[in-house]
Amino acid sequence: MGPAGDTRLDGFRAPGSYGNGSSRPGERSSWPDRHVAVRNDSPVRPERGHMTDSERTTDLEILERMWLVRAFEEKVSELYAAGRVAGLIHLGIGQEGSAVGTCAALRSGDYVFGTHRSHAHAIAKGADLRKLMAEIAGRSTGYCKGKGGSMHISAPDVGFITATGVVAGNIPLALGAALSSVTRNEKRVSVAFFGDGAGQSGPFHESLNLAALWKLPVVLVCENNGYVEFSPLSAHTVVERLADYASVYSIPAVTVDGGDVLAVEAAVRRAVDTAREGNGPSFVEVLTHRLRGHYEGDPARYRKLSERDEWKQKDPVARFSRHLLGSGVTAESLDEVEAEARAMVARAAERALADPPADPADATGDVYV
Ligand SMILES: Cc1ncc(C[n+]2csc(CCOP(=O)(O)OP(=O)(O)O)c2C)c(N)n1
Ligand SMILES: [Mg+2]
Repeated sequence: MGPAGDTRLDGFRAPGSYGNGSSRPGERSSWPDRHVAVRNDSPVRPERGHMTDSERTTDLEILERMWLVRAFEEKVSELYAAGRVAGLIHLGIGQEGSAVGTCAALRSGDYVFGTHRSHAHAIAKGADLRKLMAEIAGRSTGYCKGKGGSMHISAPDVGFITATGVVAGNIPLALGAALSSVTRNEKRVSVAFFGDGAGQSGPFHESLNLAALWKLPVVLVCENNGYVEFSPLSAHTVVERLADYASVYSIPAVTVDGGDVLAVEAAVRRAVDTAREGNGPSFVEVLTHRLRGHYEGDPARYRKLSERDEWKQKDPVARFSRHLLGSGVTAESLDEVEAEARAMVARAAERALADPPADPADATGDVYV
């Protein structure tokens, strides 16, 4: 089914025939829920003309969201290079399949907790592009009034509770949200994204232990891009597959190809269903790759060029586009999706940058002691 030449761990499924036998449109029943919640200035526009065929529509929505993430991050990179955005910026270009695939399996009321590399997670969950860009650019109209910046995004209106610069620090927070869902009987699922670097930390293991013990409705999504800052995972641990840790705690785990957005979505959907039904946590390890350095400005000399070229072939946005072309979507439709996404991002950035900067007098505002 997939485009020729792709190597994948878990190929694209034929439309309407996911692994568990249920149909795609039925599986995506949560999307209308998301649409309602994120309608204003959101990446999802149900009023679009081509959104009548639910099969095709949802695929194009996924593609659109991937393009929004890609275009947004490319814009951030451009603004950073031009000196219009300050601070430490970590881009996830190349990792869109993980964020978009995961959030496509969630409901608007579900919770997401991100990392230092979380623009994609916030956009995939439905964050407002202008407020997000304003936050990254230190504007007072940003999600955190411009005081958080790229690493501390919070868009609670769409369930993106927080990102954090503390590696693995978000995992216990996701457990806390999951526990609150249980005590209030709300059936919300909590997702914690984290990288392979988090697997060597205490909070990671403590969280897996507690999530399993208390059967919390949490989905642990490990974005294994093979690097921890400037060194390969092999310099940090002998454990190659982070999913192996889950078995110690009797947590069901799967490893998926992050270049295949539908494979990620299917794996996370199973995990979300398990959590929502009260059957506890799951672990989804997504094999992925960042096409940029660790941070913007990182020359990334620690990586082999051949490695980068290999992963470029697996670029999740290009791969999904090829998949859609192969299943009958026209090249014009694909171009239109990309162009619209880029136009939305350009508009959002223009407005955000015209907004007033964060007010230094408000530096200690919103701080609770
Ligand atoms: C507790 C903690 N220790 C160290 C750091 C420094 N640090 C920032 S990013 C990073 C690497 C994280 O690697 P990984 O979890 O694989 O995520 P990736 O950057 O690959 O997305 C480290 C060690 C930190 N932010 N927090
Ligand atoms: Mg990593």
